[in-house]
Amino acid sequence: LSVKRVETKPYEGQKPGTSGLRKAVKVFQQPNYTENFIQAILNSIHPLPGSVLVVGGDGRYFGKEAVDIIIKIAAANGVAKLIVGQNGILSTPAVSTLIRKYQVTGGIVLTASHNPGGPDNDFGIKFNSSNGGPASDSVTEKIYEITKTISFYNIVPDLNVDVSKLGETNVQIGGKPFTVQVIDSVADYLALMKEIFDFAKIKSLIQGSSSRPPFKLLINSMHGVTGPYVEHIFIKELGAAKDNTVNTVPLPDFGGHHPDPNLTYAADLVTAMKNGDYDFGAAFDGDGDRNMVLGKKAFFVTPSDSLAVLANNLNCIPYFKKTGVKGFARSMPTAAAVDRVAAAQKKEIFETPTGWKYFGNLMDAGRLSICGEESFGTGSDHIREKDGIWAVLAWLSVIAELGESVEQILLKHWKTFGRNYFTRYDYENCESAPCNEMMKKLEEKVTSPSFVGQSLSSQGKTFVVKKGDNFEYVDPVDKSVAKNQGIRVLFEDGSRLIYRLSGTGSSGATVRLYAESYEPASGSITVEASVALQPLVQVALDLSELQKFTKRDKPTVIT
Ligand code: VG1
Ligand code: CO
Repeated sequence: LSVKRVETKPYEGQKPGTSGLRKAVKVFQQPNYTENFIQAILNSIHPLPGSVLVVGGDGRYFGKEAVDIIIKIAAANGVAKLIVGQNGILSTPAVSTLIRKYQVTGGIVLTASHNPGGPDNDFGIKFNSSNGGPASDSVTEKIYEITKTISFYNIVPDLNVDVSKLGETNVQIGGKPFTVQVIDSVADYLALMKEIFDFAKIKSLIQGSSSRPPFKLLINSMHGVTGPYVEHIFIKELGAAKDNTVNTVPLPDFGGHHPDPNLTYAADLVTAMKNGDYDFGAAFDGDGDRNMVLGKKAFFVTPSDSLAVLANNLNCIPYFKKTGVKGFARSMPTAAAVDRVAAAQKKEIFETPTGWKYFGNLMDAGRLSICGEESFGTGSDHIREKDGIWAVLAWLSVIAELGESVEQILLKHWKTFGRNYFTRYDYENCESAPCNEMMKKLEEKVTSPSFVGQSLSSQGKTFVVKKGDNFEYVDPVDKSVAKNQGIRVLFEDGSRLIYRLSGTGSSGATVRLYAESYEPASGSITVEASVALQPLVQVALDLSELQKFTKRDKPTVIT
C-alpha cells in the first residue's frame, strides 16, 4: 500500500460555522472538496504522527463515502489509528464519549445535525478536540486558514476497509503500522449511561409496580442516529415496550423529513401525544444531541425550563451525587430560568455564546456541571457535547424520584421560581444581503447613546430600554474573546430581545429572533407563551423592520 500525493486547489468558504462545516451534499461531492477539508483538519493537529481519532456520524447520505475518504487520507498522513463506529454510525454524544474514554487525539463527526439529508440536502464535517468537545474558535480558524492555501493532500487510494464488520484491520503504510478499529456504535455510550443513572429505578418506573401503573413513553428517533441507541437502552435495558419507540431505523434522508425535534418538525410526535395516553414523549435530532420533552397530552417543556428543572433536581441522579454540583451555564439567547436556580443554590452561572464549544472550557476547569441551550440542547460534564438521550434519562430519573407528572413538576417549578416565558422565531433561507443590512442597522440603533431609556410600546404594553449591545464573551478560563454573538436589547423589567443570524445553515441566511419575559411566582404563570409574549414580539418586529428586510410576514418555525 503506497501513499499518493494529489495536487489540489483551495475551495472558497470552507469555514466551519456554529458546529462544523455544513454544506449541500453536492458541494461536498465536488472533486477534492471533502479531501481538502479532511487534509486541513489533519494539518491542524500537532503532532499528527501517532495520533488516534474517533470517526462516525449520523448515517446521513454521503457519510459512508466520507468515512472511506477519512480512512484513506488518515492512513497517508501518519495517523496511527482510527476508531470507527460500525457502518460509520456514531451519535455526536457517542463520539464525545469515545474520545474521552480512550483518551485519544480527537474525532471527526459526520453530520449536519438537524438539517435534512439526502442527495439534494445537507452534509457536514465537524472536528472535536481531545476533551471530546467541538474544536474551539482558534482551532476552527486555523483549519479555515489552511483550507485557503492547501495545494495537495496525501491519500492511500488502494486501502479499502469494510466498516460493516466489527474488529481491527492492521496495515503497514510506508513502514509504519496503521489500524482501523470498527467498534459497536452503542456499547461504550450505554456503559457510560449506566454509570450515570440508576437504571433499575428508571426500569421500575417504566414497567410499573403493584401500586403504580407502567409509565408510558413515546420516543421518536426521527430516523436519525439515535434509533439503535434508543432500542438498546429503552427497550432492552429499561424494559419499554417495542411500540414505545418509533422511527428507530436510521435513514440516509431521515425519511424525507427535517430531523429536528421541535413542535413544527416533530409534529407527528405532538399529534400522537395529544391523541394517546402517553405519560412522556421525546424526540431527538439527526445526530442525537438535541432533545424535545413533552408531558401527557403533549404538554410542552421549553428547553430553557427543561434545563432549569434538571438543574434544580440533580440530587435525583447518582452521577451528581458523586461529583457534586459545580456551576450552571446557558447560552446567551437561552431564557434565564436556570439563573434563578443558580441563585437559590448559590452556584456560579455562566452566559456563553451560542454553540456547545464554549461550555467545554468551563467543564474542564471544574466549574460547570449542567448546561443548555434554547435550541433543544441539554447536557452535562459527563461528556463535552449536548446529549439527547442523557436528557431523557435525566428527566425519567427526576420523575421516578418525585413521583409527579411532567406538568406537575413544571407548575411547581414556576410556583417556586417564577416563569421565564420564551419564544424563538426562525426565518429560514432568506436572502443574505438584506439580512446583513438589517443586522447592521439594528446594531447602529441599539448601540446609539439615545437608545437607552427609550420606551417601546405595543398592544398596550411598554418596555423601557435598559441596555443594547452586540454580545461579546470573554472566556473566564483562557480569556479568549468571542465577538459579534448576537444583538441584544435588555429592558428594565427583565425582558430581553435577541437577534442573530444562524451559523449552521448551508445556504442563504436564517434570522433568529428570541424573546423572553419574566413573570414572578405570584404573577400569571400559566398563560400560553405565545400569548404572554405577543406584545414583546411585536416590539421586536417593529424595532428591526424584520418583515421588510426578510420579505416574510411570518416565521418558518416558531419554538
Ligand atoms: C444552532 C442553535 C445552537 C446550536 C447549534 C448546533 O446554531 O441555535 O444553539 O448549538 O445549532 O446544534 P445556529 O448558529 O444555527 O443558531 V446541532 O444539534 O446542529 O449540533
Ligand atoms: Co444536533
